Amino acid sequence: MLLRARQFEFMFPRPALVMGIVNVTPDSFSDGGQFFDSAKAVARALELVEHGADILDIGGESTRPGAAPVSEAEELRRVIPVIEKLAGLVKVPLSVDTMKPAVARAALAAGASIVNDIAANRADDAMWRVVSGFRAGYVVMHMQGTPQTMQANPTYADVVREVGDFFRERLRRLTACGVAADQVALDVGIGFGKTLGHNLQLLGGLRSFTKLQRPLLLGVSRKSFIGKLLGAGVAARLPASLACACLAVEAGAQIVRTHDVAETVQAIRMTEAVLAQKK
Ligand code: 9MG
Repeated sequence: MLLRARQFEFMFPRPALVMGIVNVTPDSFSDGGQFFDSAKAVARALELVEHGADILDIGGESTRPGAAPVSEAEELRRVIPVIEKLAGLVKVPLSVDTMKPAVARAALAAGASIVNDIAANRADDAMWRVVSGFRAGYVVMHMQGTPQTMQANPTYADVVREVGDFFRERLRRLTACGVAADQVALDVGIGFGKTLGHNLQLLGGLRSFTKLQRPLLLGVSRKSFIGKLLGAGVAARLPASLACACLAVEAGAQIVRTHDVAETVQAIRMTEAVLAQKK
């Protein structure tokens, strides 16, 4: 299975890729806006590469439940200088975490290779035309609702089946817009319009999505469902985040999105070493 993202190609099976999170937001839920300043964001990104990040995911709009939307101009002001700078400094692919086609276009023009689209549940195809034009990689993430509404009353008859149906339908629409299947990775969107029960069902059912023959990306890092289950505050959620990452790799996930790159790389390499011995 191949994932293409402009000049980058990843052939699976291979060791899982770790995607390091670079938040360029003043209200980031887990770094408290520490990396809002673009020089600090670049420094943080370089540190994540040193820690073993295979991809950097750069975002300028908080996606936590209830977060206020930011304007296109503000998002561009936050992320483009960081991407421009990193494009000249690192060899790993840069992903832009955005819901806005104009931000995706500017980020790709500035040197990004992947669009991480948490709003792949969109109705219009403007984002997909941009991805197609640049032959970029594209993360289709499932979300019920929007970051403002998604946690109000998430409802599914069968969350695993419905997310699978969503992926199949998106793959058809993306192909119709000129985005080839091998540009696409799939993400169940843990925490995006899901109760604790839905998140656990999706984690438990992750293996079922491997039949779609696309790389699976998982983001669980420090998320609130961990706090709901275990009562852990944001700063104390690393062990549970690592447990989910390892289980996801065992279930066939190929990309793990995380704030804690060094720890995640170590946990995943250990998991893979044991899996390699399975008869
Ligand atoms: C931006 N963002 C926050 N959480 C995420 C997740 O779980 N997956 C992806 N693809 N992006 C996310």
